[in-house]
Amino acid sequence: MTAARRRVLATAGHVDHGKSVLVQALTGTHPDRLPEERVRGMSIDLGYAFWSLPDGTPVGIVDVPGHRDFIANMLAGVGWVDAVLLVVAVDEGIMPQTREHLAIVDLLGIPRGVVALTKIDLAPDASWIARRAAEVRALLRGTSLAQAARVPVSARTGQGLDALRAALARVLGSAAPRPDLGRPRLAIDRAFVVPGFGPVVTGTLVDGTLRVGQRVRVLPAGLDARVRGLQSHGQPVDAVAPAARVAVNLAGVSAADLRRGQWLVLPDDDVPTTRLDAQVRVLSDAAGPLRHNAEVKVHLAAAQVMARVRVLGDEAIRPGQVGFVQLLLARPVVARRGDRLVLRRPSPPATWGGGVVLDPHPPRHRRWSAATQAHMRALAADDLATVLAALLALQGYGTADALARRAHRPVAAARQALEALVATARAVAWSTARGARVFVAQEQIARWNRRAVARLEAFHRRYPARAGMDAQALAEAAGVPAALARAWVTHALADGVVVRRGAFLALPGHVPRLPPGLQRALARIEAALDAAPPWPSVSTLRAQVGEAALRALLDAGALVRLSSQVVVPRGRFDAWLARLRQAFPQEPFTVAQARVVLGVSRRYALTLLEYLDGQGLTRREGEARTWLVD
Ligand SMILES: Nc1nc2c(ncn2[C@@H]2O[C@H](COP(=O)(O)OP(=O)(O)OP(=O)(O)O)[C@@H](O)[C@H]2O)c(=O)[nH]1
Ligand SMILES: [Mg+2]
Repeated sequence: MTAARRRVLATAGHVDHGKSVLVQALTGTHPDRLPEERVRGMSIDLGYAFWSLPDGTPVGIVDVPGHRDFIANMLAGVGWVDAVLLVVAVDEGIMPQTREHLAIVDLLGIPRGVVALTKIDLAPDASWIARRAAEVRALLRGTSLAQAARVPVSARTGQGLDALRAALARVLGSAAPRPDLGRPRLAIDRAFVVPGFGPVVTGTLVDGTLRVGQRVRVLPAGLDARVRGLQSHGQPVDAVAPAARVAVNLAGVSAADLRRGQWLVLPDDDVPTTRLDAQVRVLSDAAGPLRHNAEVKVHLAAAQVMARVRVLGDEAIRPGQVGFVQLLLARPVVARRGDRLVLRRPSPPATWGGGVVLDPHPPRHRRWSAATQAHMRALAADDLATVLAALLALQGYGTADALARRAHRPVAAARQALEALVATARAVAWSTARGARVFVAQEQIARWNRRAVARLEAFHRRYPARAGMDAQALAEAAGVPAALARAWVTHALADGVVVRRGAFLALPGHVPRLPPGLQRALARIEAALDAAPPWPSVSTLRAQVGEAALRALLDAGALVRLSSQVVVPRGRFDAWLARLRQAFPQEPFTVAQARVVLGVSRRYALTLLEYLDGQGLTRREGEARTWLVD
């Protein structure tokens, strides 16, 4: 069964302005669930109802409380909704939580909505309603609801309800489908037990399709579970596509461990974080500037957590201004790039501002460095390639998959943007030994090269007689990950950072200095090997010049050891290699062909080629060998 498209709508507005009654008028369900809400006649927590557009599209409605004491509950419900129904009662008009809810809707980037000018049965005359409509229009200016229709209604008389339904249907119908990134996550806003079924969590599903039977994880608690059943719109379903209100029946976890603010995600998809980079805007009517080191309450989806604000590149962000911050959270949360957050002052409580997560796993930045500013600006850019370049610079290297995950964008789009970076030389792409394509930042390559050069300088100083370092050992010492070692060596050679000295890598200027004793030993060995074959074995040579000299000549790269019993002087080895490359520049060649070209016995030719295979210079396929990159 394909998952049907669904929509989510949230209410907003000042206490007692008629949100819940309007939801009831639209859907037949009064969203207040708690006995205390009935007694007090006000919403305290989130309420839920289902509605359908005329074309049958199911709409989940989240009804929020308007009282200022319950703003945290309101915030837990309005994340990721497709549209908002802002309710303003015409008898009272614009009130403090009208403004605050509107500011939150705007900070959360909820892109569309409808304004219900309600309780019109209480208005003395039509001009009163028109005046309220004008006030609201002025209030909405410059917000994400600036274009919202304002519909006069009365839940009491039913007047205007059809117009309200039509306006909501228009707005919800025009909402673009939510991206399915294959990474479903549900911001849990309620957890309870259904007798006979067990734990159930509800929330708004985003970023991917959730299916019955799927293995899932509850974060940040780190609990593994399985989706036993799914409901949306009050009906059991096999799968739900984003965005949708969903109830998930879980197996494998205890209800006591489940609560609002947790996330339901796929196993190994998210890592909780206590540090976030964000771009935030301080509300122009905020009580004061958001200062460096301020303690704030961060609302992220249904979660809330205390945090300390590090203002990057400034002492404070003043009311009406936008700035970059790093938030140090008191407890881990789950966040993905692009997630919206709201910052509130803990006491006296007030909404300070909010913004968007730019990087959920940043390093600690230096507050005043120009590099930090440039990095944050790049992270905040609209252009995906610029964002990926900034993330790649932090990470050093990564696959398209990993970088797409960090940027929280589709892999295909990320790959395309990364290839564009490669095409414009802002990144390079290497292949791992297993053939995976890895994107590498130029800065990272420079860092590896610098470390390799420093390491080789020290090595040459310490062992002047030796040719250089083993390639693997050098790559490791430079900090190159094993999977990229070979690619790095290839590029370091191509860029002239290092040169090959036989089996070793050396700095370009390095000439091994053989002490006189070793020079004499080498001359003897060369003479022995210059004579007609059969050439003396390693054992014979060892007997002639001694173990220590033989060892030192091998280390110096003056001799190349092809096998346990065969060594050749460097000069001859290099000449053989050059001759083979010249004779077979592209095409595969056999042992028989190689021995003809080199004029050596079959045994020698075979020993040489097996050595080349071992060094990764050639690869054997059947009887033939082909050159690998060098
Ligand atoms: N006269 C009149 N009264 C209304 C209308 N709509 C709601 N009311 C009354 O206004 C009061 C508050 O309505 P609710 O729907 O609970 O208000 P709310 O916005 O949900 O309030 P909170 O959830 O506490 O923020 C109730 O007594 C309703 O009966 C209307 O259109 N006309
Ligand atoms: Mg209510």
